[in-house]
Amino acid sequence: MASCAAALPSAGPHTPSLPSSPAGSSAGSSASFPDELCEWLLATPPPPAHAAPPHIPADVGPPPFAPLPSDLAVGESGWLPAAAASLRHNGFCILRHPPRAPPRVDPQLCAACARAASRQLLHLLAAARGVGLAPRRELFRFAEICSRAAGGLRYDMRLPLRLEGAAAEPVLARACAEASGAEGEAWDALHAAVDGVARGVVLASGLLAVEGRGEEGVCALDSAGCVTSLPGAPDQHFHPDGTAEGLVNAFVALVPTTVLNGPTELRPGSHVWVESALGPEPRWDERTSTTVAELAVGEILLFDYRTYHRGRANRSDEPRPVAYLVYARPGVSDQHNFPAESLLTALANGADYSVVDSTATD
Ligand SMILES: O=C(O)CCC(=O)C(=O)O
Ligand SMILES: [Fe+2]
Repeated sequence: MASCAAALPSAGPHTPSLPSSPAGSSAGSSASFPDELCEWLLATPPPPAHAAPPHIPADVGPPPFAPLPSDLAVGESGWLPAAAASLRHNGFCILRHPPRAPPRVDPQLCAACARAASRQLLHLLAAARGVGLAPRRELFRFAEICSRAAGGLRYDMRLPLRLEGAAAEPVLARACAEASGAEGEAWDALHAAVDGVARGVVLASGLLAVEGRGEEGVCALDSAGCVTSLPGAPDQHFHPDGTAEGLVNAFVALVPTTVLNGPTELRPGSHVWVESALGPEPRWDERTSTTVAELAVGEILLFDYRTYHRGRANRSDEPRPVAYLVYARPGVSDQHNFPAESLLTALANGADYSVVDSTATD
């Protein structure tokens, strides 16, 4: 006799009703199927075959973007051309401390700048309260400081702190003196150290080249500043810092930047725009993994302004300051991230500025 078990159709909408099995029979065991059931099964036509699934062609789009190695130890053989190639191809590169030599950007200098950034941020948040803002909850943009999202708890400050027109006001005059004294010297030293590592890579990438001025180009410093995320800052949205070609950001970690306090995350290759069915869009597909740039103090992340990136959430109890320098091709400048309107000048013109209060929660 044919094996009933092999012939059993799976239950489904087309399965005819079975004859009732005798009481006490152990359903499910082929050995105990009564003969009538086997005969019924063999006589019953099989359920109609399902229509063949539609043919889904394999992915017909372009192959996924293939990133180049982006993590380079400064001073290792071949690090500079490899870093430049990654900056050009991936839109970013990470410059690690030399493995067998002292860090090129001194961690103690970074610690001094972290303290200066924290003091300056407290001053500026108090100043924002002085003009009637709730800086932890509201979006605001001034020449000295911007919050990029309401409730984002992430602040971008320009360095050095510019206080033109504000120096007549005593509290601001003091802030000015602090910012331009020892703190100013620390920032200058930090910028010189970062520049000593980053400039060669930016030039070798050719990203700032201008026709007729050599392959590497010339780079000027466009601006400098510090982005601090406070504890509780949420993930940012992926964004480019601009769409113009010829601007490169150099981030330097002032504290260890880890998945706990929120590193910068980047989409490799997204600085280049490609044609899609919906029109031009940044090159990106979900098959390419992002790069999460965890950095030791003094390590540098270089990225093209056009590369999509975001700051991750700060889940630690401490602020996470990252200082930056922006390199620009001659004739190119970031004119959009900071407006001309000065917060400190508004204060000097009579707004109410109370003494810095680090416990304020608004
Ligand atoms: O905080 C970060 O890591 C990135 C910040 C950033 O991309 C921005 O504010 O534009
Ligand atoms: Fe950004």
